[in-house]
Amino acid sequence: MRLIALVDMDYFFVACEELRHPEIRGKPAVVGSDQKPEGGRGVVMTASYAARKFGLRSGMPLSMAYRIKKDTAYIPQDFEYYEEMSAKVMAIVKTHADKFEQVSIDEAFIDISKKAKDYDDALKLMKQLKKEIREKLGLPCSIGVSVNKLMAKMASEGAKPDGVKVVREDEAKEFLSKKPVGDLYGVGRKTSQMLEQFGYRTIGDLAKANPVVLVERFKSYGAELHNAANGVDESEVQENWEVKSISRERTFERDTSERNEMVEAIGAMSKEVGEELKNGGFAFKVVTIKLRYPDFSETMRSRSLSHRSVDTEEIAQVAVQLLDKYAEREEKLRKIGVRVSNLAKYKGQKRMLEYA
Ligand code: DCP
Ligand code: CA
Ligand code: CA
Repeated sequence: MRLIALVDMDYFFVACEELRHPEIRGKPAVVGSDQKPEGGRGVVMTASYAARKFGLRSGMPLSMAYRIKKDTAYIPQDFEYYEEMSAKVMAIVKTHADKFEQVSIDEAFIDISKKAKDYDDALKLMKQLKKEIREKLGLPCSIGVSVNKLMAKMASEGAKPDGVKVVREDEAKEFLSKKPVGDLYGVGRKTSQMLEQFGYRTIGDLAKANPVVLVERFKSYGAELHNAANGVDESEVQENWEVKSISRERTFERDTSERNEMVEAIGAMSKEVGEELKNGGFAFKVVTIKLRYPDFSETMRSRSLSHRSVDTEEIAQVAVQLLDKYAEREEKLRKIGVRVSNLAKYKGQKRMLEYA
């Protein structure tokens, strides 16, 4: 039998900020993508649980959050700091895993089939892991344990905040059945609206549906949905987690046609991308810029280097060349982005060479 856990940090960005601003602990606080909550164009990246009580949520415009609850600590994002904390969390999580797969900045699946004898043992071990993260870093997390990745994720949602929840294989269908379809892992807002239009309101409705009908309605995704609704997921914890690209985007304070401002934004973003690239031990081959215009239309332009590069200076150089070649002169931009892709790990290779 497989035993899989999902570790997800609670209100991660704000929890990180609480560490260095103890005065906001337990109070309404949000981390925003922008300095100014009022009038600005930023969004809420995450909200503390105290702020969520007032309806403040990830993705909400900061200006709206500010209208709802002015008396909130509004903190501009510091992505580098969160990545630093994330790396510390993941280093601890890894030591408790047979197999480890990070899936986002604050979330990782671990396979603990060998480390844990059974569900009770898994519960004990995951409580220890949780305690270790709390004691060493001062951060809260929630952990779900079950028979596969899908169910571990669903269990972790049930564990929030600050808990560990085990869902045994024979409890899986029951655990899912009453939840709305939108709560099913991987089902976004659009899919959930479509599902509801077809009359599938709960995950249980979907589990009982005729799979043939689901495939007619949703193509190959229908089969996946049916499996997921029944708690079935064969996918393995993917140990060699591969980042396929690293990117950053900036929305300008005011739409701009100033080349200087664009170049400056490219420089800052390229630096961040370069850092992340180095931390991950990656070399890159393709540099892409994304230009978003005031009417929200977008263009992306890429250049492929002749070799994989670890020279992070090259990111900004190529990005600026692309800008000069493709940006329409005088045309204003709302937003600009830089991405590197076609990545390969070079750290592992280097280590192998060193051992040889
Ligand atoms: N995040 C973001 N934009 C979003 C959602 C999330 O920038 N629309 C960032 C901020 C979050 C982090 O990613 O802190 C992790 O996202 P989660 O969805 O796991 O949410 P939280 O960790 O904030 O809260 P929870 O306790 O519900 O997991
Ligand atoms: Ca989280
Ligand atoms: Ca998460």
